[in-house]
This record gives sequence, C-alpha cells and structure tokens, in this order.
Amino acid sequence: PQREGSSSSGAGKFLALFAGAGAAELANLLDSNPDYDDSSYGPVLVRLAWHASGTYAKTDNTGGSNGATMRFPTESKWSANAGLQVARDLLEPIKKKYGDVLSYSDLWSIGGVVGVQELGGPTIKWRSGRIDTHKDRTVEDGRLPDASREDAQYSRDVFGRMGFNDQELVALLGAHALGRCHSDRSGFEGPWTHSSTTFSNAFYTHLLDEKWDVKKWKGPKQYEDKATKSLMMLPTDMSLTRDKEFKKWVTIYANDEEKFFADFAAAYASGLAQSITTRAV
Ligand code: ZEM
Repeated sequence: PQREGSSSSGAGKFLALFAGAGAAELANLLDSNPDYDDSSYGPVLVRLAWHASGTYAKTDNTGGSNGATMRFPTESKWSANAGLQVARDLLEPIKKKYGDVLSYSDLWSIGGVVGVQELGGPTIKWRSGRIDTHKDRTVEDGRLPDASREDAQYSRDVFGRMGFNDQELVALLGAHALGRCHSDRSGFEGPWTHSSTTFSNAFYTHLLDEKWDVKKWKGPKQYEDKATKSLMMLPTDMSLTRDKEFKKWVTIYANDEEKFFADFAAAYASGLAQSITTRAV
C-alpha cells in the first residue's frame, strides 16, 4: 500500500530522485542566504520538522507530522509556530519541482533531517509516506512545549504524551546546540552555543560548565551565561539540570558525544515518523 512508502509509491520515486539532484538542491538551500542569521537555514528547518511532529499524542494517535497541517491558518498562527513561515517558504521551490512525488509533510521532515546532517550531525533514518491533508483541521493549540515552564514534570508530561521517555527527551533537547531564539518570533533572544551552525553536544557541556544567571531585561525570563553573557538557556532547558534523572542524561551526553549522536538520531527519526502509517488522514 502507498502508505508504507514502498518503492512502487510516489514517495519511493522521490527517494530515487532525492538521492541525486533533490538531495543536493535541498542541501544547497541551507546556505543560500549569507545574511540570514548565522548564514544557515539549517536550524530553522530542524525546528520546522520538530514543530510539525511535536503535536503528536501517542494515546490517541492524533497530531504529528502526517498531514502538514501547519500549512493552514489555524496551526500556522499558533504562537509556538511564529517564524516558521521562513522555513516553509524556503522549501517551496523543492515542493514545486518534486511535488508530484513529494508531500509537504515528507518534505518538511526530510528538511529537518538534511538540516541536522548538513550541519555535522548524525545520519538520520528517514522514511517517506506522509500524506497531506487538504482541510484546515488540526489538534488543539497548546501541545507544543511552553519554554517558560521550569518544572521538570511539565516537560516530562509533554514528551511523555509524544511517547518519549526521559532519556529521549534529554537527547532531543540537544538540538538546541543549533540556532537561536529571535525576539520577534518567540520573544526569547540569543543562541545556546558559540557555534550555532554546528551540531554538537555543546548544549549539554554549556548547561553543566557555565554559571547561569537570570537575564536582566524586559523580555520573558531566560538565563544567560555569567562569563560572556552571550549565551542563553530557556527555563525548560534549565530544568534539565535540576531533575536528577534529566541531569544524569545531560552528564552522559556532555561526556560522550558519540552516544548523544546515536541517541539523538534514533529519537528524532522516530519522532518524525510517529504518525505515518498508523492513522488515516
Ligand atoms: Zn526548540 N525552541 N524547543 N527544539 N528549537 C526554539 C528554537 C529551536 C523549545 C522552544 O520553546 C524553543 C526542541 C525542543 C524545545 C530547535 C529544535 C528543537 C526557540 C526559539 C524556542 C522558544 C524560537 C525563535 O525565537 O526563533 C522548547 C520549550 C522545547 C522543549 C521543551 C526540540 C526537541 C528540537 C529538535 C529536535 C531548533 C533547531 C531551534 C533554533 C531555530 C532557529 O531558527 O534558529
């Protein structure tokens, strides 16, 4: 069946195309604008793939990357998704060119995979087979995590709803090695690392090694590093150092980048695929 993304399906044909020209075209988009942020669209593509997927609820199999429901006004206007139009627009030429064999939902998820890989991260197993909805219908707002929540149980509950355990949650948060916060998108400001276009375990090493103060400013509560005041942590990020089980994984990933890469790759791949075959759209 088509839903399996087998080689006889349109998605299978895309995979053949993608291995050649398509992959290069998508990768080339990442550094197509030297004036954008730190000269890479990789981080915002990783965030698009995550937000498309992070609405998933395992218990009733609703939400998730299947459907590309963020194309429509309801979901695109959620405050959590502010700024992601940039990423969707960037991918539009690829959709135009390969649209007969490639759904938006597959494109957004593979954009996240290419973003991680092109910025030096692990190889991510990707599967096709997501089918776009054609109606503006989605799950209720509020499923994506609220960065101002500092209690560990909150993050644990949100990721638990997606089907992720503590270890997977901590591994996924390592993506904050990439990119930055934009005051005109989320209200928060600044990067987590000094190398925001390199996928690494720096998110964890900074969490443990820096001294973090509450930033004095008019914006929402966030943390800054005492030494340079140029790095940031969200309240949700800080909760990883205060919960015993979370901190255990932070320490493991800070000390072992190879293990972080392997665990991130596994959790990200499963998160991007969660809703593929199990639910009719
Ligand atoms: Zn993020 N994330 N995220 N995240 N995220 C931002 C940026 C990026 C949270 C969150 O509120 C925010 C995961 C988990 C969680 C990325 C990837 C992943 C921003 C800044 C916020 C506020 C947005 C802006 O202003 O542009 C919260 C609360 C999370 C869980 C508790 C997971 C999981 C991710 C991927 C696996 C990435 C790459 C960015 C940087 C985007 C950019 O444009 O540079």
